Amino acid sequence: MKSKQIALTSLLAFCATLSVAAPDGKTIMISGGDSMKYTVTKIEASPGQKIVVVLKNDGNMPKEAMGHNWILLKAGEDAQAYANAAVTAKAENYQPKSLASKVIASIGLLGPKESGKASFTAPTAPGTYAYLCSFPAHCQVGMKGVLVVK
Ligand SMILES: [Cu+2]
Repeated sequence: MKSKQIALTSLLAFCATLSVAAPDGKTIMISGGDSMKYTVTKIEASPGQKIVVVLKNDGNMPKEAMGHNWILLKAGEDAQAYANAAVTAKAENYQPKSLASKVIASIGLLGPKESGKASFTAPTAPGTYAYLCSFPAHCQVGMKGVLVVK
């Protein structure tokens, strides 16, 4: 009984330390341009942390040829598989409603010098969650990254 109480006390102390180390929320600024890469390919978050992702398309090419979006997928979803399934969905800006059940949060397709924002809560389950740009071929050449929850 006593050891349980000690364990609980140290767990509470540990949590207090965690909450000091991990601020309530954070904002991640990501750019992507004509080279089809995100400037941030790894986001770290604590379970349930509030996250704001801001994506800026800092390229110069027209949206129809070089648009960028940002799509964060649920646990176990594969970035390339999403991209392959979305490639024909030009009318839906490569983010088809039929794939909505795979998505945690997203930023729509941006043209040059446009910015977009997504606010969401990180999953509570520790793990690695993929994100990608679903404009045709961009994920394939590396326009992707991961959210690591731990
Ligand atoms: Cu892109």
